[in-house]
Amino acid sequence: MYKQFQDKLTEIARDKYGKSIKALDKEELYCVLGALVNEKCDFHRKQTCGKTAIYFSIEYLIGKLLYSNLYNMKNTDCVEKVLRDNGHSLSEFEDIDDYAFGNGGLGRLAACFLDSAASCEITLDGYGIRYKKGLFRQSFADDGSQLEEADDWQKISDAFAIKREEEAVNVEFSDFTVRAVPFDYNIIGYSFKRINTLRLYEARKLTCDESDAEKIYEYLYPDDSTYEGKKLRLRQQYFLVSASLQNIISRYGIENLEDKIKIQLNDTHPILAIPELINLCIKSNMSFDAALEKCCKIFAYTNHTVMPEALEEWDSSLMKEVIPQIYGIIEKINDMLLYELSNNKEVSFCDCAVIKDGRVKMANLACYVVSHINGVAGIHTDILKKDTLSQWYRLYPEKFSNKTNGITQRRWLGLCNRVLADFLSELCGCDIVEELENIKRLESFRDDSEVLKRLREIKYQNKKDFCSYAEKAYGININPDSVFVVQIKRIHEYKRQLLAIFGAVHLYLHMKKGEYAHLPEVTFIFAGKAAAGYKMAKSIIKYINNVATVINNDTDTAGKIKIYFLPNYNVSLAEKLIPAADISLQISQAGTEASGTGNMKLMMNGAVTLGTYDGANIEICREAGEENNYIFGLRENEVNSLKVNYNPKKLYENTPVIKEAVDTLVSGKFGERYGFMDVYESLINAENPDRYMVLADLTSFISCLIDALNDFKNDKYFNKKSLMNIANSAYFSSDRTIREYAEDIWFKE
Ligand code: 26V
Repeated sequence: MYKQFQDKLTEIARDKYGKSIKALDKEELYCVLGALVNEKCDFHRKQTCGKTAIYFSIEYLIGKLLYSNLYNMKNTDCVEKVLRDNGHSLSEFEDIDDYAFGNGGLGRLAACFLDSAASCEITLDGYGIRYKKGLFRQSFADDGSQLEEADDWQKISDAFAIKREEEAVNVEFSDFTVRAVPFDYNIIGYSFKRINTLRLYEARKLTCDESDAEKIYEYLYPDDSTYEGKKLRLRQQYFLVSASLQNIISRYGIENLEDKIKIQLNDTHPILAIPELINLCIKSNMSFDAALEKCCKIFAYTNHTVMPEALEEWDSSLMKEVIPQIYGIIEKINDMLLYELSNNKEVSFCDCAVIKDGRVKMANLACYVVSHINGVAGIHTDILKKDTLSQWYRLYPEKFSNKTNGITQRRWLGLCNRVLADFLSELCGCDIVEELENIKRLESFRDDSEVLKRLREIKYQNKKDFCSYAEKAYGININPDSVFVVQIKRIHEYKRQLLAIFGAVHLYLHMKKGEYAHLPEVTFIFAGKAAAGYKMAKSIIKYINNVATVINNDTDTAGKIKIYFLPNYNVSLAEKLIPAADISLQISQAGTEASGTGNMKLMMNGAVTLGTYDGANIEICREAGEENNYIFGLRENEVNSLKVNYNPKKLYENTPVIKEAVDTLVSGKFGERYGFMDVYESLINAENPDRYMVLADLTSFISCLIDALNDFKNDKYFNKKSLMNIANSAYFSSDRTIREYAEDIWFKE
């Protein structure tokens, strides 16, 4: 094996650059490795038999491909050895930017699905956009506020993309036509089980005067607070689906297409695929009715959120202006729906209308047409059925199913926490990454002191590794002996980072007075980006940073509590931090987090969940035992009944613990006096104050946090919980999820 790699790399280095491996610079070596990987893929590629499943997604949050590709090829050690013997190392590539074509969970899920399908020998090709600038790079100003910088990921050439100029197609808008140029990425299944393809498109102008054309792929989610931004976003969506469908039709033919492919629509963003496929069918002389019938068989839709602001709607006038032919088709679909519902007493057309009050409702368009609709965790699917999409559930109950999310254990255990994976393999008597279902065997060691001790040592080493990384990367000194309480995810009010920081503020204020002396030292670690235009989320970041500055510099509480907000959370940072976490904060308001997937990654790496009964936390408790996690706060039904008369101001006035924490927003204790008036007002005096009930859950959060910290002192007791979480994490493999999609939706006869 060694010789084979040595020879192959030498050959590619010579052909590409006329150099020896030793003489290559970093970028050249990266490209040589990419070429090697792609060549191996050509060798291992297999034909598809039967139907092909296709994933349409506006986001793919991939992270680094070099390490995961070598990992899946099972060649990491061998390649590392060849590189070392030639004066290089794989770690040289640590600082190459992630592929960050996504915002958060939805994009990362798409990446996990691709990995799982290939590893489970399921044909699943992905289509998306190759953004010139991915998700922005985050840093903090001196005053703690978020700064955004464009992500210039192509500073170093892309070693893995294969440009397919010859398969470029045109995408037509009312005012101009653009050329969609595809770039293919090999998706390598574990041990080369299967090679699938992710195809990402770039936009090219056709003539010199179409300067707008290339803007289409310039940024992921251009700021859509302006009219021009919205228009660009609509153009992106149409660009993706039109280019992809043209390619699919040229590959499979339009005749009987429904027998050859199934397309999964990842949230509302690619739903324009429905009218576009009708458009393309009509162009090949099919009737509208036949085309619509085809769509009903080809498409399935996954919903990823119940937040009303995230259920996409477009102004009819905008759509008419940008893609008039598509708008015309949507009008026709809407007419058919109206006709179909005219005699229906169960549901009213009003609730289902695709076009209403001058707006096009994308979720309604999907629900009418697709064959399958799914949510991403049990509670989420239940909420879709009873609230968000209840009218559609009444109409088409048979379309609905749940597909609880998952994560790939290859990246999120094998690659990021090798020592743990090896230890688990040893205990369970198999390659645990390959046969994750056997991880359940770990349970039989729940009272084995030696095993518990070894687990603690592995966690401790991971914490020390993280501390050295943090020192190098940020110049901070984290104490590995403290309890790591982590909240890592997008910053959003519903995820309630504010609740976490209020908990920390409470501990600090009381520790300063000499209380909580019995608790172990605690380090709160936050990471996550706020949308550039989301003011409240940005204020919350600034507040956390301001709190951190005061606490971290207070000698009274040194050795008791520290807070760090790590900048620029991305896949690579997650891979370093997750193996080091002790306590995973998953504290969204019950009923708001569709699923969460970070919760699963943390669980698989032995963190215990401190969370609300929301999203997949519920299923984590079902699998690992509620007694092995820390659940607090209002349940979903309680949230709903409290909503009616919720009075946070009264809570604030009558509960000293709440008042004490909330007042620090304006007291000047952390930053300027009245510095966080906007946050304060949103909790106390807004029209709909404390929308996510931070104050209602604060006291129970604090007492749950104290319980967990207390338990941490009892090594054996806490490690057993950690073990039980690891042992029951197999359900959260995206291999399981993808098999469910395959069986129930994609390849069902
Ligand atoms: C987007 C927006 C944008 C406008 C402001 C409000 C808002 C709220 C939520 C979203 C999320 C968009 C969809 C999404 O990323 N959903 C996430 O999907 C994950 C994978 O299924 C799931 O684990 C997360 O719970 C869910 O938030």
